[in-house]
Parts: sequence; structure tokens; C-alpha cells
Amino acid sequence: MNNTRSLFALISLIFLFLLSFNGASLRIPSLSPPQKLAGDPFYSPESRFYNPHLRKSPTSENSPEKLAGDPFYSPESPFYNPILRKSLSYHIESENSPENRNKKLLKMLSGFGSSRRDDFPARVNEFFHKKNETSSCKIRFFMTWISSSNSFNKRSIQSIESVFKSHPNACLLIISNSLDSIKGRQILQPFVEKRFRVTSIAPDFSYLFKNTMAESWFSKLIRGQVQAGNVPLGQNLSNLVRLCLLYKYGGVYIDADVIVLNRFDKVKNAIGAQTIDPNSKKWTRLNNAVMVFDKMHPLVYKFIEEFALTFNGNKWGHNGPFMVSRVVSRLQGRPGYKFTVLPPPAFYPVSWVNVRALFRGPKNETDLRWSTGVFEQIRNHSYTLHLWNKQSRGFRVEQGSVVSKIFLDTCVFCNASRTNSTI
Ligand SMILES: *[C@@H]1O[C@H](CO)[C@@H](O)[C@H](O)[C@H]1NC(C)=O
Ligand SMILES: *[C@@H]1O[C@H](CO)[C@@H](O)[C@H](O)[C@H]1NC(C)=O
Ligand SMILES: *[C@@H]1O[C@H](CO)[C@@H](O)[C@H](O)[C@H]1NC(C)=O
Ligand SMILES: *[C@@H]1O[C@H](CO)[C@@H](O)[C@H](O)[C@H]1NC(C)=O
Ligand SMILES: CC(=O)N[C@H]1CO[C@H](CO)[C@@H](O)[C@@H]1O
Repeated sequence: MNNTRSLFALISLIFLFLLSFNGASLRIPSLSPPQKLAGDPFYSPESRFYNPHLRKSPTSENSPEKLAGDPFYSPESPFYNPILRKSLSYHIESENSPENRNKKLLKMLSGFGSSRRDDFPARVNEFFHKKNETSSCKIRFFMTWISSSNSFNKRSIQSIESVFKSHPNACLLIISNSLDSIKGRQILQPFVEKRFRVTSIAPDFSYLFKNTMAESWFSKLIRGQVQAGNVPLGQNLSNLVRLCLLYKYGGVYIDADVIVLNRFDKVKNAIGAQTIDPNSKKWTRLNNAVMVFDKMHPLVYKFIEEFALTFNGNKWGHNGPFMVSRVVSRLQGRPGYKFTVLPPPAFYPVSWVNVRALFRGPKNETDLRWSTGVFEQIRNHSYTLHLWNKQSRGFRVEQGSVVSKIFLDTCVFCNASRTNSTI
């Protein structure tokens, strides 16, 4: 915990530093901003203008429907029920230390680890290849959900809406124990009724990890030979599961607090930078909340390998964002590894340090111009917006705020009441 805190403190410090000395050059070119923008702490070095060849997707533009939301990745949520489909509220939450929590999880894993969930591959296959559907599964999206179905809130629903708003022909597979349930099916029902292809399936780890380094890591974990450490294990299984999903199936992985704004058709084998060095423009940190990879991509194989070889349950981010950063810094440019590192505006136009401002409603003309400008900037030039739920989950989405505008622009059900509440 302390480590986590001091890391946060350090990161904030670095950001403040970057922001303060870089303030003057942070203006966003096409905004004709109120003077206030110049020194505005809102824009971080990462939100530099970026212009991928996007926007103008006929589907999303002509689509009659409008508006939706954000997800909710709950890094603290301790509870994950691997293998056990029926994990009906196995609430470990109130029960003391993370270590104990992990011990319980391990016990559960070893109890069920051997019983194969043979139906997993069949169910996934059926989902992706169902012949009699109108939609053809043009593009595959994946999410993982490790918390309870009750915490799958309106924001998470908005994330799903944004996937289908921009990609009506997508198939979205949510890997989750808690949502592979009656409650989960109720949550997804409105989408299914609209003929969107979304489902939730509980993972079969032995299948997902097979023929990768994750396989032996996992069996060691079950035998208690891996230091699970004090970071909730479920989250790091999520880090691993997302990689294995991309490796086995190929497609787009997004966290449930990511809003999709533009079509991914032209994005191939890509990972996004979260921060760049303001001088050299080289990335300094990647994130694994959005990843796009073909099936059996060698870089994803290396991610899995690195995860298995260097797993450290005690260091925040070690097996997630830092892990992908380590691997990419070693392999970028090497023959045999074709992939793109997209600059921050592509997937993470706003850093978690600054995300608060996106939730505030305008109080005067100046504010209004600012929020309209920022909204257009993100909508026109970003594929996704990561809401950093860990930081933002308590923020109210105020009327007229950038986030409320983005929800309205990416919704399918456009349940306006949502956009003005704490979600
Ligand atoms: C499509 O197939 C499913 C089973 O996979 C079936 O339940 C459903 O009725 C079929 N729909 C149509 C329109 O044939
Ligand atoms: C507009 O409101 C913001 C607070 O929301 C305030 O900081 C700013 O000074 C105001 N600007 C003007 C011109 O009133
Ligand atoms: C965003 O796109 C719209 C429509 O194409 C355009 O009118 C607007 O000026 C653009 N804004 C920014 C900030 O790029
Ligand atoms: C819209 O939101 C309200 C209040 O949260 C809820 O009762 C209603 O079921 C929602 N409608 C849809 C279509 O999601
Ligand atoms: C130790 C470690 O890597 N913990 C990670 C577990 O997963 C969450 C969510 O991806 C990360 O934020 C943690 O850093």
C-alpha cells in the first residue's frame, strides 16, 4: 500500500513538474482558446495534438442513435472468481488483508484448477461464428470483468454502448465469472435485444493459457510456488487473461473504463503510449488498457512470457503497464516484431492526473468554449478515452462537461438521465 502511495506521489510530482515547465507550449493547435488555456494545468504533455486518419466513419455518423458511457475498472476490487462460474457473491472484500485474500483465491484456484471447463472454447467459438445472426462479427472486442456484477455500473454500460455505437458489427466478449450469470445476462439483455453481439463467458484458464508461458506460471501459482504478494491477484490475472485472449483470438482489448470514439479499422497491432517525453517525443510509459493485436502476434507472446518470468505480486503495475513498457523497449524495431506504438492522444488523450477537469460542467462562457474545444479535440483525434476509473469513479458527470458530451456522442440507448448523475 505504501509503495503504491509513494509511487503515486512520485508520478504526480513528475507530472506537476512537466506541466509547470512545459505549460507554455501545451496549447492545442486547433483550439482557439481563451487565454486561460496557456497555463492551464489540464493539458498534460501527453495531450499533444494528434491526427490519426480517423473520424468520418459513415456508420457512426449516420447512425440514428446517440449517447453513452464509461466503464469501471475497479483495481481495488478484490474479488475474482476464476473457474468457478457460480461464484455467487464470494465476498472476500470485508475480510482483512490482501495476503489473506490472495490465499483464499489460491485455495479456490487449486480446488478447481483441475476441473476443465470444456465448454469455454465451444462457447467462444459459437459466439464468434454464429451463422444465423444479422451481424457478422466484423471485429472482435474483449473486456475482462473481475468485480461483482453489482459493480458493473452505468459507466461500464456506457463503455459497451460506445463499442457498438462506433462498431455496430462488432462482437464483444466479456470474460467474467460474475457476469456469466443470470444477473449478467440481464445487464446485457438490452444490447442483445438490439441485436448487438455481446456476451459474457467465464474463463477456462487452462485453455486460455495453454501453449504459452502462462501455462507453467499458472500451475506454479496453484501449487503455491509463486509469490502472490499483496496486490490483488485478480487484477493481475486480468492482465494476463487479456494477453492470452489477444494471443488466442486476436482483436481489440479494452478495459471497462474505456470509451470508444472512433473506428479501429485502420489500427493494426498497436499499443498506446500513456506518456511521452516532452522534448524527445519518445514514449516513456505504455499502458495495457487498450491493445490491438492479430492472433498469435509475437509481441503478445513476449508479453506473456515476460509476465510469467518476472511476475511480482508486490509491485504495483509491474505485471501490467510497466511490463508492456519493458518488453516494447527491448523489442521495438527488432526484425520479426511488427507493431505500432501510438502516441498518447490515440488512446489516452487525458492523463489520470488531469481527468477531473473532464467531469466538471462549464460555469461561464470561457469554461464553455474550453469544454467544447476539448470535446471536439478528443472526438476528432482519439480512438478511445480512458476514464481512469480508479481516480475518477467518485466524480459526478456534470451537465455540459466534456465527459457528458462524450457520453452523448457515443451512446446507443442515450439514457439522458444517466449522464447527469454520479455514475
Ligand atoms: C439462431 O441460433 C440460435 C442458436 O444458436 C437460436 O436459438 C435462434 O433461434 C436462431 N435465430 C434465428 C433467427 O434463426
Ligand atoms: C469562469 O469560471 C471558472 C470556474 O469554473 C473560473 O476559474 C474563471 O475565472 C471564470 N472565468 C470568467 C471569465 O469569469
Ligand atoms: C472536429 O471536427 C469537426 C467536424 O469535422 C470540425 O468542425 C471541428 O473544427 C473539428 N475540431 C477540432 C478541434 O479538431
Ligand atoms: C434509464 O435510466 C433510468 C434511471 O437510471 C432507468 O430506470 C431506465 O431503466 C434506463 N433506461 C434504459 C433504456 O437504460
Ligand atoms: C503487481 C501488479 O502488477 N499489479 C497490477 C494488477 O493489475 C492491476 C490492473 O491491471 C494493475 O493496476 C496492478 O498494477
